[in-house]
Amino acid sequence: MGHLAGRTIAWVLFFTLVLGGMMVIAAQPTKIGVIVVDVQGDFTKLKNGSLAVDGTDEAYIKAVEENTKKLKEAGFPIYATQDWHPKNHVSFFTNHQGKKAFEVIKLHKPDRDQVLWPPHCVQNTPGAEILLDKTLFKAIVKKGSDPHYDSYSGFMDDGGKKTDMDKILKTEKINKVVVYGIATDYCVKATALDAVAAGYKVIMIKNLSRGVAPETSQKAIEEMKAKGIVILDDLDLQKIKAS
Ligand code: VGL
Ligand code: ZN
Repeated sequence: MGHLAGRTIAWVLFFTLVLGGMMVIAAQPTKIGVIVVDVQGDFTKLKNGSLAVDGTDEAYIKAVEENTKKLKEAGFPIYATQDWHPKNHVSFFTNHQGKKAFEVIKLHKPDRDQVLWPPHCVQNTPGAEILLDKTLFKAIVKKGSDPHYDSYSGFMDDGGKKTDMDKILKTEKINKVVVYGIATDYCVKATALDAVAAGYKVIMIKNLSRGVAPETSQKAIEEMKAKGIVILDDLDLQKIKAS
């Protein structure tokens, strides 16, 4: 073989490998997962929950269940988060002498504001139960189990301790998540923002979510939009696949 032919073969081989490598990277397919946030008795009017959020009636729960079924039938793996507090949890006003529900206190290490809530979602109580058909879920990620830290996010608590959520999604090669549930202005927002921070594309569905208060919910929507989260009014499989 001539010197020139050898060099030509070497270059062809080189470009084939480079192009092939680029195609492998570009071909990473989009895989969509769904995170249904904290649809639990204590957050609902339906169950007379201790921290019942407006608009969480039977029709809402039914809409969440039916739309989640559609997403499962479309082939997307479905996950749930579950607020799961011990009785002595730092977020309960009853664990702070002289404090009332919805007061805000300062906590330290790390410095943070803590809203004091009525006791809710206490481990192994009816109020902590997820109100949807459990067979919908590939996994249920519990959060807020450490008495010293709150955990609005399904990905990590206020002390920075990660849940299994990211590991589970990465194992499934999921790179895009659809998020909705309760509450728009707390756990839905925190979970959606942490998903973006962890590198996922995020779609939040407004009408399948309910907020503690209208003003904070509107602010939460704006914050999510500002971080690149796509806000859809309703479930729309075409838009979910396209965005
Ligand atoms: C939540 C307040 C306290 C939520 C959880 O699910 O949004 N809100 N714990
Ligand atoms: Zn909680």
